[in-house]
Amino acid sequence: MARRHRIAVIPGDGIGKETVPEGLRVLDAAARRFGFELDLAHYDWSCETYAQTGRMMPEDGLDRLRESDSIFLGAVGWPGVPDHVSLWGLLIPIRRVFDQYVNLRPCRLLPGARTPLADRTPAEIDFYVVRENTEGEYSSSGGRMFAGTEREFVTQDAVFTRVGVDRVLKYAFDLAMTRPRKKLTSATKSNGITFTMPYWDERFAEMAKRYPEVKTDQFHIDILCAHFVQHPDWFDVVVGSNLFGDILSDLGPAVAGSIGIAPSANINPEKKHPSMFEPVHGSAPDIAGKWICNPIGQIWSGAMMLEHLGEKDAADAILKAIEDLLAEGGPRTRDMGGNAGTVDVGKALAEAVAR
Ligand code: GGG
Repeated sequence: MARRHRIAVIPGDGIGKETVPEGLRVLDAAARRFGFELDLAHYDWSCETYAQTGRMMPEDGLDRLRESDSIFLGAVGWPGVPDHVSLWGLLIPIRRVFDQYVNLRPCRLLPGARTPLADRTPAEIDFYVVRENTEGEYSSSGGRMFAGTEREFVTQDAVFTRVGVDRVLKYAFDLAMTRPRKKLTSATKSNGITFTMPYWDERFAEMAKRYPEVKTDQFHIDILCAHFVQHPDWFDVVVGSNLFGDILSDLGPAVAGSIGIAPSANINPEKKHPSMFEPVHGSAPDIAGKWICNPIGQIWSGAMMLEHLGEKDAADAILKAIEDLLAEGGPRTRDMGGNAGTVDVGKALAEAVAR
């Protein structure tokens, strides 16, 4: 009997509708070559759904997703629907309800990719950002009072629990242990943010005692951003809160050539719930509908999904196809200095994986 994996597919908005089909094309090629089956359940939930029904997904949406082994998502957000409404109507509930508390975002300069840092080589930009994914600054605690009056005020609490902080730090230390350099950097801001960030630092120091082999350092987020640009070679694994991790994992791929290639995995490490795989980029309304967006972030996210599902050989084959395509001057989209379309890149990668 062939191995079967149940995948919930949500293209979402904008370029998600263009990148997801290319992701599926490559996943299909991998499944044929490596002898497993993907049972796909398609969900067209998006900002259009919101416009029609007042909800980003149906009431039983999360129950439907619960039936899957993994979720393959494109992008969320479209002009006309406030960004916080679309995000909190789809992406955030999935991350929270399925306890996907790690957002793992590899950042690598691939051979053949153009980096704005012209003097950098691929060996010098190769790190992971581990982003806390269920709490922190992305909290639903807060409110607005005296709306529309001169006394109007708004608060938003950042929520850092011991369980939440410790478990993502442990994941990051464990990941650092698997890397040759065994180095972990913590993103903080404990000079200006006086309760949550010192607490993060305290838990980081406590966790470090359990990992004497891991070399650690920490930087305030502002100078850390500068170091990402000026010294990307310093980094191996970087761990940060929900907001800091989000910012760093856009900056990292930009330094490595294009946010269009950046993948991410929203992981429930205990595998009690489905994990979700999505490119780092958003729905990009400015280029949506033109079929010029880069599908590599989506396709690489598919490789991360296969690895999570135990299909390591297939995942490696997809990553190798991406590396070869860029190194050998294969079709590339505008963001990477080429003029190929989204489908050209997807087809080239699917053919390479099928070989
Ligand atoms: N690829 C998923 C997507 O649309 N991301 C856009 C975004 O703004 N995400 C916010 C987040 O990851 O917290």
